[in-house]
Amino acid sequence: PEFQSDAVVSTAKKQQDVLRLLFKVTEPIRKRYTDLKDASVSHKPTGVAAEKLISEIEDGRTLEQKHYFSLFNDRHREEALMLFEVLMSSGDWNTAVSNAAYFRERLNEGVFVYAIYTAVIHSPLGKDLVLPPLYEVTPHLFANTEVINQAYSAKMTQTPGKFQMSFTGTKKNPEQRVAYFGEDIGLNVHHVSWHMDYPFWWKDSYGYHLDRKGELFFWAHHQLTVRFDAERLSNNLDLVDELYWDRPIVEGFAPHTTYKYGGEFPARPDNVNFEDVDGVARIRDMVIFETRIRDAIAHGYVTAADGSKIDIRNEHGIDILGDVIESSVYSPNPGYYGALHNLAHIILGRQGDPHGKFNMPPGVMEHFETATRDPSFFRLHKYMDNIFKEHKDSLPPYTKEQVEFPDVAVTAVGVDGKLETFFEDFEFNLLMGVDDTEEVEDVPISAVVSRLNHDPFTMTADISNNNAADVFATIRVFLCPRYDANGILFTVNEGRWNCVEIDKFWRTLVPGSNHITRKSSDASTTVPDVPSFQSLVAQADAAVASGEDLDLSAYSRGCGIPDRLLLPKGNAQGMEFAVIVAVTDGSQDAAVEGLEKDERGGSHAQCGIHGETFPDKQPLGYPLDRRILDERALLNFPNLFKTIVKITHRE
Ligand code: CUO
Repeated sequence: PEFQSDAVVSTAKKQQDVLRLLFKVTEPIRKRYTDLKDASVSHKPTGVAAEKLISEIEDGRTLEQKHYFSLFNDRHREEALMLFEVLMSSGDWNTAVSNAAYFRERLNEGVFVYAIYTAVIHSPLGKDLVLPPLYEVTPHLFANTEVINQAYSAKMTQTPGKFQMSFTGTKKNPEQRVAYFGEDIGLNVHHVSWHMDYPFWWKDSYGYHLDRKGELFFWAHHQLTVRFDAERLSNNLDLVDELYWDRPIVEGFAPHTTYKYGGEFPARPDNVNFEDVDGVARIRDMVIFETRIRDAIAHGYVTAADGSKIDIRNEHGIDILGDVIESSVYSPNPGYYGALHNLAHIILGRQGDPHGKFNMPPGVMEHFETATRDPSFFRLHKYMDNIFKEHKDSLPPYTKEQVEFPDVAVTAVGVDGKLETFFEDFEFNLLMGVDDTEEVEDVPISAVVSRLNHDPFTMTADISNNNAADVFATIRVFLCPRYDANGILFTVNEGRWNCVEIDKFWRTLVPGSNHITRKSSDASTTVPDVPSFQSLVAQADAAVASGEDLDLSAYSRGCGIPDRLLLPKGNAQGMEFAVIVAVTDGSQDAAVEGLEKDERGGSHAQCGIHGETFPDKQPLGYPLDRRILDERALLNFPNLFKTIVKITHRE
């Protein structure tokens, strides 16, 4: 869309507005901010989208306030997208803010928060703004019930408190050993943010095309899966098995999490058999969709809705397959291939009350904020991942020409510093978990969680360029578990599918030798912690008051694995991993200019760059995404290098 110039509104003011709009969304905005009060009371939004939404409100058709919101509920989503469209079509910043204030008073809080987040991400008006950590805006979706209850008591008794949050379950449940990963609040923010960056409902008419969305769906979730497996191996657990429609869901789950409005998230005992979910899907249909997708892979083409055949046995096939499996609006034939993934999330979220007999709210699997807590999330995504693998394995292995980089050789790869992990405490604010008691003063209340982290380190590579001139290089770094849970060495062809993508970046190589260094904090798969809500408010308020610039762009991406989780945990003895570095010809495979100096938000490897072409033309996972029949095929290339490192966990 075309936007009027809004140069008059500073980034600091915009940041302040966004924070005010998102502060305590369950209380009336008119109570607090005079300008927003005026907007919410006397401003009447105009335009097609706004008028439609106003008439829905006036007719009493919109979701009530103080009710849970689910993106997978068609009607809930429809409302959130109406507000998203209002915000996207607000011609300038002040109109957008007034419209938001108006609708905040009249729509469901979950609808509102979702629309604000996605609009700030996707509207050109939101450029360089930082969205506050969702675990502070909607703490109920991140903190467990025990901690939230303690926070309520603290507020009622006006006693400040810090409450230690534990992982769900007990030691009797082996899955608890990896709960620190699935329940990591930063990982959950990455996951929900990825789905906000690449929504399944996205239409290009909103302004632009989401480049390689389907392939990124595969890759971002493949990486979640292999990272989970690396954590499992670090804790003496087998790789996660996939989900089978005709077998019990092996792991149960008790979420210990409560909706702010709508009761507890339902639990599911071990070994439940799948049941059809009334009004959503039958298991039979899921099996049919799966069979049609596997047939498409076997035949090498997908059949579009108009009957035409789309060839998928090529490097772009994965993108189409991702759209088909998710499925997104980009799917060429949702009527035939269904929405295998999205329906599976709903089905798994409803197994506690599949026929709606008990009026239970949806389970954690139905929300991207909470899904990875449930072990069935990783089973589901292993199942999807194996379908994607079936496709990748149908492609021929890369040829010499597709991998080599003439006259460039990696001669050494190393690490400055030790690869050491540890657990640390992290505190986050629970103020907005308890904000609906109007008369009671706020007191400081927070949760303390244990999180995995690692010491900073620097990776080094020595690369010789035997060309007469400079060459531009793409450098890809993977970390691959070496042994399965029984101590058996993975073959190259098994192991390459389990590789964790650590980094991808670009460098100019001068003729002769080049010593490359790259800090762990610069990795393009990860993002740093976003400052707390209160700290963002303090910075924005100070900048507005002083008229100074505010540059928080280092935190403008919510999508990205938390930098703390760059390395898997490893173990106390030191766990061996293979590091594979692939240096390829950036003049051929870089898709965006200027990447050496500016990586545009710093998490492009799994999150892309907002509104732009994906920066790497190679398939995601290249050169390890296709079959490698012989280890020599990998190691005979001078531009590829493998070394062994150990990751040690400090108790
Ligand atoms: Cu991210 Cu299943 O796609 O949760």
